[in-house]
Amino acid sequence: PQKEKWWKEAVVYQVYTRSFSDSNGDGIGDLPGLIDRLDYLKSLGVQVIWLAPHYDTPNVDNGYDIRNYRAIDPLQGTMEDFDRLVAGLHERGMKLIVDLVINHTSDQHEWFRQSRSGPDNPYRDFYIWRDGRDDGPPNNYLSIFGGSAWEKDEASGQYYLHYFAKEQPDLNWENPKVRQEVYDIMRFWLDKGVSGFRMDSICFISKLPGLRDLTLAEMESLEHVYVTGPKIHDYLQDMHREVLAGRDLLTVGEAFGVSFENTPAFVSEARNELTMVFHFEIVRLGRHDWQVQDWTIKDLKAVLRGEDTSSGPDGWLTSFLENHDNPRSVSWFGDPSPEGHGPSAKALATLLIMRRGTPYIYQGEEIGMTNIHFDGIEDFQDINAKGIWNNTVGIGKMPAEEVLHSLRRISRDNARTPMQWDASDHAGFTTGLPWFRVNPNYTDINVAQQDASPDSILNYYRALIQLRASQKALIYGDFEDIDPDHPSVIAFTRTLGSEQFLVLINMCGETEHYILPHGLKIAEVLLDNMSASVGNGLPDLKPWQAGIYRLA
Ligand code: ISL
Ligand code: CA
Repeated sequence: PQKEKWWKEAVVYQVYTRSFSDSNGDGIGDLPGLIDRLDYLKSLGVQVIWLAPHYDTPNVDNGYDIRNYRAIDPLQGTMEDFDRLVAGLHERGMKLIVDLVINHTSDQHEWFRQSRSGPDNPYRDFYIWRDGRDDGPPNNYLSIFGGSAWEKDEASGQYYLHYFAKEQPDLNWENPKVRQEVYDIMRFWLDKGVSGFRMDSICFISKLPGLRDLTLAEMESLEHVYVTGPKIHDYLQDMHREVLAGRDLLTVGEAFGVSFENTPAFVSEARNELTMVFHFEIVRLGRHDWQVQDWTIKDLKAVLRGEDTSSGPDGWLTSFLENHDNPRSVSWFGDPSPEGHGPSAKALATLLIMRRGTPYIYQGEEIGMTNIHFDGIEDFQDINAKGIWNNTVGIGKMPAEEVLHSLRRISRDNARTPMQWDASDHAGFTTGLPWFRVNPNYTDINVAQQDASPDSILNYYRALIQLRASQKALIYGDFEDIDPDHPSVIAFTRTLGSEQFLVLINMCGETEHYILPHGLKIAEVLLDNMSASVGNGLPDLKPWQAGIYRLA
């Protein structure tokens, strides 16, 4: 059985500060804006906030390019604001985890300015410098954002490695001084009262020895190669010994590229690395890299089963359908049309909160925020979208309409439109001009309206979170997919000792004359998005009907 831990019982809420709430009218969300909304977050029932990078940054990648790890981005506020945020959360019995971006820094970080100043500088070895090969870069590595992963520095003629943008040079984790610096930074924020870290791109920190060329197949899925550095587990265990041990923290690693098979090595409690990781199999279902492809509910169920077992006997796992890097779940997995919107957002919420694993709600998901419409490339903001465009349409490799078709659906910008608080101008996000367009559907989809409506998506989330908190079986109970072959209904049980619950989710817009397998019957409805009651124990599932039941 699973050991009881606060971070298994918690529901986490991800705040992308820039788009959450603006306090001073400059159009950019900030820490005081977030502090103003803490009562709202408390009312939702979440216990932990994951804060987007709050550090000083030139914002080439919205804060995932850090210039100074011990200072606050002035656009977001001050150190005093940060301290008030922690205090405000603690007063409400809540906790904060911060985003730790340590695979790379900004090219404006002092370490990199030093490093770049010449081969003899003591900081040279903080980053990964190599001589070129023939007239080009040292090898054929590609950046996750497109183009070569190497940038030539004219001064020395050498190249530095960057898995992301050229303004995000990768740190050299081989260098023990780099590791000590990172540990100091972690202790600094722990001393300020944070309860853990979301570790950005953490599985990329160990590089492949020799930096050989990638095969063509590897170039198609870079993340699967970049996570295979041989020292990743040494580094994580070293970090654990030096910083994390004895503190009871939530540590969640972004495991983009890590297979289910290789997951126990990261999350097994006995190994002392991380408490849980994010996999991307679910949010990336229906796409290859950035291109859209077909997917089925059966595929989704296979991933759910695979992920559930991936944590091994003494590891833990996450549940999420959205984050700041992926489209809105109701637009991807659900039905954003007026009829489908409410029911499908609630169906997805049921999956998110009721499967096994710590659930992560991304801001706006709890009101069913949707993707936004993009006309042309000029409507996109994100460095990733621009990179994809430049490396396809820009070099005449693909037609504009084909690339736009995918970008509209998958762009990270979809998740970054301002939070929709109410029906006033700019959705109540700012009194000024928002840094990024507000989705025009804010007059229909917003917090104020849903707060006041008992049947809203928001109030369904509140009920789900309360229900999960009230039943140990919904937190620690085993997950079993009891109907893997059904083409549109997700049916699973959560079982702990003699307690058992059934979760049913009709993942389509049609009524299903659903027959429970194994002759099972429903005895009691705990929560149902159609407010159904028990008839003869065999549900006719309405479009997107979902709920939690006790079996007879
Ligand atoms: O969003 C992606 C591509 O569309 C992913 O490949 C993403 O880049 C990957 O999951 C790593 O993401 C993290 O690190 C990036 C940052 O841009 C993302 O926002 C962050 O979540 C670089 O720091
Ligand atoms: Ca602001």
